[in-house]
Amino acid sequence: MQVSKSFKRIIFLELAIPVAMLTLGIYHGLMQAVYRAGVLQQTSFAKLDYYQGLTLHGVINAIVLTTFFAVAFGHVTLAFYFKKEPNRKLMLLSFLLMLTGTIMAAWAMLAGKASVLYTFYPPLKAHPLFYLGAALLIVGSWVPLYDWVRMYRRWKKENPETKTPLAVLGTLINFIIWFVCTLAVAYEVLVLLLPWAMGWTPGVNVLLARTLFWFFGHALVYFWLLPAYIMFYTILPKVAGGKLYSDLAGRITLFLFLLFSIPVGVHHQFGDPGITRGIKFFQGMLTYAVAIPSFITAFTIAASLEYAGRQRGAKGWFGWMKKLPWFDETKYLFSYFICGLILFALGGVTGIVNASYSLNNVVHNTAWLPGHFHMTVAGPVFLGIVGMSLYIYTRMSGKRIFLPKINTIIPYLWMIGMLIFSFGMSWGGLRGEPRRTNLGTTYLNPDNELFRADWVPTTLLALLGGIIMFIAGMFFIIVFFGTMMRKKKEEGVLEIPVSEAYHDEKRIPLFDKFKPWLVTMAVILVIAYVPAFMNVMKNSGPKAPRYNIDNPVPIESVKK
Ligand code: HAS
Repeated sequence: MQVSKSFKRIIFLELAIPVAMLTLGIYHGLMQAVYRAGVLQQTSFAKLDYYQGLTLHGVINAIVLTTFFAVAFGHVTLAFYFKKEPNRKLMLLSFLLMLTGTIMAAWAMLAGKASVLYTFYPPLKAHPLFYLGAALLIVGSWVPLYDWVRMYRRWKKENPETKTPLAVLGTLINFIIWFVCTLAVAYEVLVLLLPWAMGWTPGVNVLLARTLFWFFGHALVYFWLLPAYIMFYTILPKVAGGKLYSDLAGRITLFLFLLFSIPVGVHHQFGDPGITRGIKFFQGMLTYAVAIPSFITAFTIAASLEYAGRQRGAKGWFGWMKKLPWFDETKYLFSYFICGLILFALGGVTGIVNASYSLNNVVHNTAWLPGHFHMTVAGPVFLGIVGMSLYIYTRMSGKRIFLPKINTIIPYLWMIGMLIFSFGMSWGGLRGEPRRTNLGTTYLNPDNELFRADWVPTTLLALLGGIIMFIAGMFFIIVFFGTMMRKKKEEGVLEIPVSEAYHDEKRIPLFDKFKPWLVTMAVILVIAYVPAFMNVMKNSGPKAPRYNIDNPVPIESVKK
């Protein structure tokens, strides 16, 4: 499909800006592993402080990259399936809002005025521009939903009996989840944090802020995940040379995410006093429910890959695995996706450990947690995003990939690094190694009385994995920008591989409309969160004064 120059320009910027920022994001990832292994025994390096680096790492990789990509991928998906470009003015407005927000937040972080980590929990306080920047980034990402819903309605009117394309359904569901969950964080930022950061209010209700954050925060992880799931269901089977095992399984998966992505946030607060056991237990149960669509996905995608292998002549129980295009340069998306899936199998299992109310006590706030989430967000999500960014760019620009062999190997290198890194982190976590801690200044410094010899192998493994991932990440940056600098070889078109369904079940109206699901989602949210907020309002302690991240003493006392 031909697309306009202005459409291409906005998409290219939305893909390239966050990939350029990744240089900084990945560098700070490596530095985390370096500090933690005790290679550096200081609080800053190259004029950037440990927590400043950790904030840049989390915000760039987990918030900026993912949000820009989700918007760009959404535009591309809707344009491709509806054969119509989204409204250009709204695309531009959304892009400019996100860009302005990112610049504001980046300034605050680089100036050392927002070392509050990507969760910006109070009583850590950032510069007002950090909060305003975050709010603008979010508002910018809301704008396309309005336009996409308009496009969808028009298409549905013209095609009432046709199933909504799975990728479009996924995009709309993802952005509905995003819109609903970000309402809570918008409230947190605009009503609690910004006035406090401006000095208009003296203290902040920490428990309320955390509960609002996690109403958003766990749904956020599915906002990261769903674009990758859309790729696994609608692109991967085709690239592997097969078909999607069941179209209906994809639809059920997506609607289950709509129901269960948000009402599980309290599983991040199992250790928070002020929320009662019953609510924690209930949201813990819902957390198991939100794992079901991923189990369905594991089965459906494995069956789709098995079919692909058999189509290529595979025999026996596992022969299909050998027949998949593991190192085919022309099908490099396969290597990005399969490495993501392999990592996610482990990321998913560790998530289920976290969800257990009792096991969570063992792993909460330990290095186990980054072990878990790097195999999810830095697994299928990251590999899906970078692989697909490169694909969209090359197809739409008509350029050929720079260093295609290296490009096919990057995901394997990344996966090996990640497996070593996450093993080190998870092992360390089980031995009590804390997350978000500059271990080099104390526990990993042999001269310090707190030195822990048993954390030496775990942090060294994490460092080794971190170095391998850093190399893979830098190779990707070289391939991406190397491709950008090449000359155009053919007409640039908008083209996405589309998987046919093996079981193309007939249209079931329930799985092709939003209303019943939205109503059920609202009911579950009310049951899960009204008691939680009532608890919070009843049990919150006095408002907290400001703290700095590196000092356990408040900066100023709260004025009564
Ligand atoms: Fe999580 C904390 C529970 C999924 C990200 N999670 C986090 C944090 C992040 C994060 C960033 O219950 C830290 C937040 C912070 O800073 O404090 N998580 C879960 C559960 C799931 C889960 C139950 N998490 C994710 C995803 C993330 C993510 C997805 C990012 C994208 N998580 C928790 C809990 C905490 C938590 C607690 C709080 C802990 C605490 O104490 O603070 C589930 O959704 C996971 C379900 C997944 C599966 C895996 C299915 C496998 C598939 C691959 C199949 C492979 C194939 C290939 C087909 C059941 C689909 C085979 C073919 C071959 C050829 C080999």
